[in-house]
Amino acid sequence: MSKLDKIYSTPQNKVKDFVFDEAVVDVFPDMIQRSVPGYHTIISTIGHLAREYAQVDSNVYDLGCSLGAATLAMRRSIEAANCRIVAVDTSTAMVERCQLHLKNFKSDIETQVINADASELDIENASVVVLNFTLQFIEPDKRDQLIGKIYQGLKPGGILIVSEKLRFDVPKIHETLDELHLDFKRAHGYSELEISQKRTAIENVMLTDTLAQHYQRFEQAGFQQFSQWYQCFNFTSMLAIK
Ligand code: GEK
Repeated sequence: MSKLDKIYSTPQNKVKDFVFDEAVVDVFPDMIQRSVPGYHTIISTIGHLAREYAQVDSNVYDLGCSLGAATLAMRRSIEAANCRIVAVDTSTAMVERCQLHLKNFKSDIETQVINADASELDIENASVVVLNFTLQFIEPDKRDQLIGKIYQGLKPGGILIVSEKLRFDVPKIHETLDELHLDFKRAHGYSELEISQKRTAIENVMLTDTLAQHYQRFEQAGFQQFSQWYQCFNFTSMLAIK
């Protein structure tokens, strides 16, 4: 059982920029499911999509794997023979905990958990690539190149799944969907103090794009078939097929 997220429950003199350190790792499953509407639906759908699209003798990537929720869902569902999962995260604390966590679940699918930057990783012979709420933490000027590299590394018929928090150009829409998200957090027990301190901590670290920016990036990379498959408030998950 994951511990309850109380990281921002007491007033902090100066709220530091958010980092994926040991303290976050300890509470991560609780934090993400109380903060991201539809997280469980998205994880289980990643499993379904992986079952549908994983190809024999190919690589499956989970970029920004955190504790490996998407990796586990895919490992449980993939039926294609001889697939290898490569799960990657820049946070050493996440990678160490993910490796321990995955050991609790048996699987015949070879899985490597690597402490690396997704922007610097070689993507090759891929049939499924997942960026589940990771792209928004990658420097904006590296995002186009990363999606381009993923397109190049995908086999024909392979897929990219990108889940993100969205920004909206129309201020009223942005504010309304943001408020609905804050209500979701309140309904899951976060106080106004926790919500505002988390917001301060994350605002320089998580830089969101609009849906149009994501679509433009997919097109620029070479994808011709893509769509959102999920949206709740300002959270979306998109599917792009090579
Ligand atoms: C899940 N996908 O549970 N390369 C690799 N990892 C990175 C990078 C990078 N350049 N930058 C940040 N990360 C997970 C949830 S969390 C989303 C993903 C959230 C990692 C970072 O260390 C963290 O573990 C993860 O991306 C983002 O399905 O906490 O909102």
